[in-house]
Amino acid sequence: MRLEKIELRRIVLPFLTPFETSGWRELANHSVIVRLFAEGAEGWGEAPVSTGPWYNEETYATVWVMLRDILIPLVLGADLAQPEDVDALFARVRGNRMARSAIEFAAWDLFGKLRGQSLSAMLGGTRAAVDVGVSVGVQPSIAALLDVVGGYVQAGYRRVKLKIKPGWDIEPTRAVRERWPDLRLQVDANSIYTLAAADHLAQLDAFDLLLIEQPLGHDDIFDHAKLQKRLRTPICLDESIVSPEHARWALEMGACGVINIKPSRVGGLAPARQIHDMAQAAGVPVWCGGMLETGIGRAANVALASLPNFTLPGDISASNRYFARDVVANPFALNADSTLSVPTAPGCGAVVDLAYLDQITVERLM
Ligand code: OSB
Ligand code: MG
Repeated sequence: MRLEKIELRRIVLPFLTPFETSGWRELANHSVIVRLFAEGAEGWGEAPVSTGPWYNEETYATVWVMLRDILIPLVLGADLAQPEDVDALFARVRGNRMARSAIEFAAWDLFGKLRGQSLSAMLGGTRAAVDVGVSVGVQPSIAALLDVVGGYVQAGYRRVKLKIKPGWDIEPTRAVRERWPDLRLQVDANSIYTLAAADHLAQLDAFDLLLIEQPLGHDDIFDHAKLQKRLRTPICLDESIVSPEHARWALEMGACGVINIKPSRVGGLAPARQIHDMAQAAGVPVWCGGMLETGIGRAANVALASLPNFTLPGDISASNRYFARDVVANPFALNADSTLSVPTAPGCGAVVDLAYLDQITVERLM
């Protein structure tokens, strides 16, 4: 299959409420959306970047340039026999994995539509619905936090993740745990601590958490292995696992007991599946993280989370946790058992609302 045309869009889709982590605050989804055309079909992908390099090194501006000047020229002339060929084609590009993943997702969607196969089936998914939770940003007060978490519990979420940072870690976690003794609870520090905080972080062991996500450096594996020895709660790596090789290093070093897999962070669904398989062989559970995606990127995440070793709930909340209106006509909705249903239509299943997408598009190429 040869791609005939590639369309690029930068969007701004406001969040219902600002999202605050240990290091930055986001007011809207600033994704770059990719649309591939071939053989009468089209495929969609999303690079879920933001305005600055606060999570990883990529931003909407770097992704735009990388796609326009490097990745699109590489893929446009190529003969693709299967979606995995895209990752192989991009293997000589260093870093820039979110940019690569946008085309990679879209290629899976396109192949699925041409073959009449759902993305979940193509990837080897085994579930019709996936367990999900909600990621709760830093709040102005504990009272506000209990209010926000209460709203999500009311909405049916049975797993909650709290964003933490120095000055907003032990007490908010204690307050949520005391109020909801049976809630599945975990925390995410987005790389704000150093190993010097080990004794401080060990206080979190008292709260029966599923995991502590990325406490140390965004590119660290070494110190996480040291920290894990000092905590009972499993460490989960997010930022520092950017490839299957990084996953292997972390597993061999004992740097984590759990891995958060975000296909966009690792360059796409093919490398994400390799990490899944590797963790499964090592007896390490994985879950699917999120980057506040629109219904396009969310569909890729849901399909990936249907693989067998995704045994912990994902940060893949329903569309209405993020947006007043999504870019798809079939937004994901929460089922009564805190799951999202896995689409069965050919491709990723996202039905893009072109008229609305046009409205929120701020820059376009092709
Ligand atoms: O670290 O998991 C993270 C959002 C943006 C960037 C990084 C992270 C997050 C989240 C939100 O925690 C997950 C989601 O609901 O999409
Ligand atoms: Mg994280």
